[in-house]
Amino acid sequence: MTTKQVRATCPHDCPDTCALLITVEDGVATEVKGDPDHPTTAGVLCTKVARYAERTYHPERLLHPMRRVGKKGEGKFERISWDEAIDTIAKRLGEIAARAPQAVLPYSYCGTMGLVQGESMSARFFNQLGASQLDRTICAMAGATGYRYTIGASIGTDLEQFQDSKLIIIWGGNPIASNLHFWTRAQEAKRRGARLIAIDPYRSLTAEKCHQHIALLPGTDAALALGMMHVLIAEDLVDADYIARHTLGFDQLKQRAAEWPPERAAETCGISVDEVINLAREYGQAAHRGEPVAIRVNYGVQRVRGGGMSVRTIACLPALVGAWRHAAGGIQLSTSGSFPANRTALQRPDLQKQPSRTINMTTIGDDLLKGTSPEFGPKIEAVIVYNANPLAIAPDSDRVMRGFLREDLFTVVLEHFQTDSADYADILLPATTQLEHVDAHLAYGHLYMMANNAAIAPMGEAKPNTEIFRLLAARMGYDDPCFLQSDDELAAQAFDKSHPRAIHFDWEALKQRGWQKLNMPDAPFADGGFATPSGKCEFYSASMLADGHDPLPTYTPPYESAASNPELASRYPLAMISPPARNFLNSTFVNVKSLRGAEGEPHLDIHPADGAHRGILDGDMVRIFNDRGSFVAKARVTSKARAGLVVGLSVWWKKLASDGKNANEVTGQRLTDMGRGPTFYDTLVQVEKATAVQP
Ligand SMILES: Nc1nc2c(c(=O)[nH]1)N[C@H]1C(S)=C(S)[C@@H](COP(=O)(O)OP(=O)(O)OC[C@H]3O[C@@H](n4cnc5c(=O)[nH]c(N)nc54)[C@H](O)[C@@H]3O)O[C@H]1N2
Ligand SMILES: Nc1nc2c(c(=O)[nH]1)N[C@H]1C(S)=C(S)[C@@H](COP(=O)(O)OP(=O)(O)OC[C@H]3O[C@@H](n4cnc5c(=O)[nH]c(N)nc54)[C@H](O)[C@@H]3O)O[C@H]1N2
Ligand code: SF4
Ligand SMILES: [Mo]
Repeated sequence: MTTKQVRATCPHDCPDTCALLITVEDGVATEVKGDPDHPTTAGVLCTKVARYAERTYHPERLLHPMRRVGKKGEGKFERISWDEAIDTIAKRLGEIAARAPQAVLPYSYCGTMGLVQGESMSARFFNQLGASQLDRTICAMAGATGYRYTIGASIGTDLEQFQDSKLIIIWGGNPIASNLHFWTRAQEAKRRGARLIAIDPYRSLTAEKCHQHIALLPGTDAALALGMMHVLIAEDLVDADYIARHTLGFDQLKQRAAEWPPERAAETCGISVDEVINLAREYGQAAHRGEPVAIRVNYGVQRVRGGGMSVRTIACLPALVGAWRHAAGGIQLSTSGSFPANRTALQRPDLQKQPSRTINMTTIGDDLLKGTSPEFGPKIEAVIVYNANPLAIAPDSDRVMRGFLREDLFTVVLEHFQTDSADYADILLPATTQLEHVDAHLAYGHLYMMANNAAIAPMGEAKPNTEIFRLLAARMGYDDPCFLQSDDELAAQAFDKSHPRAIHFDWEALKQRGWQKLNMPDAPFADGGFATPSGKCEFYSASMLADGHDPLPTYTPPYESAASNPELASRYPLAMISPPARNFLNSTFVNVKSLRGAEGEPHLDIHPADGAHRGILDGDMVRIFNDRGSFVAKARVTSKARAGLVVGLSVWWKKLASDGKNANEVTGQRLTDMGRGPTFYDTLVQVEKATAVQP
């Protein structure tokens, strides 16, 4: 028997981007474990990826190209050869591209976060074809935009510093489920005497384990941050020296904060005045004592109408109290902006003959249903889906489904499994998993460049995304030499070596070692140097004004809430959020039996008062509905959901739910204030006992 250990990287859309060690015995991956030497992974994986071999060798892996034989959405296919598959796709795309190249749309997200299997060869292909560009907004754009206005880039506190913080505010995140290796650091900080405070409408696994949990109404975070600013300024808990040297617009901010006494903030957020005052005092007083105070703000905050402004407002707090002076102080939203990824080399935008329109992935439902018009341009005639599962994850699912049902739409799906989206494919192609291909990764929760070596041969006839686009490019007659580059050659271009943070990037060395930290100072803004136009932390942002926003922090109410839309709330009185379930990764892993078993079935957490009012008992099947649609789930009557809020942990495969639906039946396509992002958690619903379930 031959045994080897291969260095790899977790490909999933998770901030932790763990370093993996794969044990391979006679060509079979027998164990997937965390690299004990990698400082942030420290030998620990989440339960999902510890099961990566189970997913890779799953009996339902797609192993051959297939062609649809049933009706759209029915999921009936027959096996075809690669030659026939590539021929069929190239012919159809070629015919469309000759008339209206923008009628072709890629639809992809972070099924893999790899720089190579993500947007490299695929982007080159679509650029050469002249396809519509996809605005990849489905996750992080609102927050990233708000953060950028304030701090300048997605750069923040280093994960490896948090254990030295004395106060950590976990704001709109559930790291036990979704950012495990941050939680490890937070717990170490707790052991060293730090206080942990969670700000979350739901008593999540994490909120339950913090010293304090502030359960505000969804979408009201900016009001809480403004209330904190009011107290910090009124009680002189600010860092005047840091403000004078490294911030812009304090006087205007002071006026704005004066409009937000704690009473107003408390009322807006649905919490007590003391909660506002004490939070501000704890934060400001600790900073005043010279202790590192840190905020881990996460994406829970930004999936509402005012999500961009919320993140922007929260991101002002560290500069206000001088928290950036310490390596263990400040704020982290994402570290992705620290990486000089060389997207120009990987994606070759220069291959585009002319600028193309952009389609927002968040509104795929509406966009697939649009005809040709001067404003929209040509009707979408072909969608190539890879690294994504739009039928399950995009909002307003009924419209997404109707779009993909269009008889005249040509849909190609590259997948590991027959997902909800794969059911709508005309041609379904088997893709390799992370164990079967090469990749290079950045991270959004730490500062290491990462390498993934292929551990095993491709399963069946599966091919890497890159290879599929290489074959398509060749069949379409694209002869730029860039279409011949291997995955290794692509990976070697992943980071820009001329950038000071990555001058030591060397793909051959990275492959051997697995990971390499960026050149970054421990405390990124201790001496200012923000990436904003002014080089300061911008309390006042002229860029925001130019882009049509309030240049100062402000509160933007949700589209759908009792306070902002009483008429809608009279029909649909409950706010619904659908954050990630611990054992799934978005919709990935839902089909892995052991993990689905751990989640059980789709649940809806509802407060005892709201349950009693509706005659709903724990364990009842309930129907959750609004004007957009409905789905069923099993009620868990629990005070984890604050009164007025229901929580459906997500994202379930629709076809694995009893009614063939999931939470996105009721979410809407309206966009966030910034970044054109989705408003998944800005959703009013009504809940009733389900009578009979029609599958
Ligand atoms: N296990 C697991 N891990 C994941 C994922 C997964 O699906 N499963 N998904 C990955 C991806 S793609 C992402 S983007 C990240 C997401 O990472 P996070 O944004 O940290 O997502 P969650 O961990 O669910 O934390 C969101 C929390 O925000 C709360 N919340 C909802 N609305 C509001 C609000 O208006 N204000 C505040 N303050 N809180 C609110 C929710 O109740 C939830 O507890 O996680 C990644 N990691
Ligand atoms: N209701 C609700 N909806 C949500 C969210 C929510 O909190 N609530 N969260 C949103 C967020 S934050 C995000 S990021 C999106 C995520 O949405 P998606 O990015 O669509 O994520 P997944 O649903 O996990 O689908 C990824 C798919 O990519 C496939 N895949 C993985 N690796 C490869 C590969 O190498 N090649 C190919 N061809 N395929 C691969 C996987 O098998 C999987 O089916 O969902 C969003 N939707
Ligand atoms: S999903 Fe996240 S925590 Fe789990 S192994 Fe991957 S990177 Fe690590
Ligand atoms: Mo995400």
